[in-house]
Formats: sequence, structure tokens, C-alpha cells
Amino acid sequence: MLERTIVIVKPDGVKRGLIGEVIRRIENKDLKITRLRMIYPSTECIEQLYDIHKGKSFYEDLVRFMSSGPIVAMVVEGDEAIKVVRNLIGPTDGREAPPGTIRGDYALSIRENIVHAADSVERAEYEIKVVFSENCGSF
Ligand code: FUP
Repeated sequence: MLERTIVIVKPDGVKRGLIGEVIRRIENKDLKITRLRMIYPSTECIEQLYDIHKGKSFYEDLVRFMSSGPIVAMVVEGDEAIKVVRNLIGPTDGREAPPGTIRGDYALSIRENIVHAADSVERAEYEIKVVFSENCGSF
């Protein structure tokens, strides 16, 4: 079934020069990038993006990290795109993520793990609305 999801190259991925690597892996998989945006997100926008984690022990550090620099957000489409992209990025903790996944190949941290991707159709629609809204951030 055709689905769309959101993928975000996080501030660590942008700083480390991995925008192209993330895009290459998505395109190599024959998924289609239909929207693309680089922004310096506001704290408020990141709080909305991660609303489900509010109150958790890592929430404040997560929000600070995600609003610490520019991010690249894209809408990605394809057959079962939600699951396919989650498999491409790998489990949350870069130390546990298997080689061959983006996090497995590039991350050594649970917080600074290069990429974000939505985990359901409903979350994808919500997160696209939040991050692609005019007031998510500057540039
Ligand atoms: P994921 O869907 O794989 O990005 O993971 P989660 O939704 O569980 O977590 C979202 C983000 O919170 C992670 F990418 C990094 C951060 N996080 C932590 O910093 N510590 C944790 O223990 C769990 C998540």
C-alpha cells in the first residue's frame, strides 16, 4: 500500500555532512522524496514534534538537541514507506542498531542518532503538518 512518511536529518547528521548519505539511501531503496526543507527549528516546533515524549526523563535533552541547529526534513513516499524507512534507519540506540542501517553505520548514541522517521501513518501526517508549517523555524 502506498504510504507517505517524514524523515528528518537531525542536527548531528547535518553537522557531520550526512544529508547526502541519508538521501542516497532513501533513493537507492526506490522511495520517492516529494518534499524537502532545511530549517533551524524553534523549541516550540520540536516540542510539538515530540509531544508523545513529554514528561519522559530524556525529553528536555532531546528538545535541546533537536533545536540546536539546522535540520533537513523530507516527505518520503513508496509502498509501505513507514515500515521500509524504519527498517532503513534501524533501532533508536546507535550502539544496538545493526550495521547496514543508517543508525547502525553512523551513530554511537541513543540521542544523537542522525535521523528521525515517523512510526505510523497517523504520526506521519501529524509530524508533516508540524514540521512543514510556516512557523516551525527560520529559513
Ligand atoms: P525512534 O522512533 O527510534 O526515533 O525512537 P523514540 O521515538 O523512542 O525516541 C525519540 C528520540 O528520543 C530518539 F531518537 C532519541 C531520544 N531518546 C533518548 O534520548 N533517550 C531514550 O532513552 C529514548 C529516546
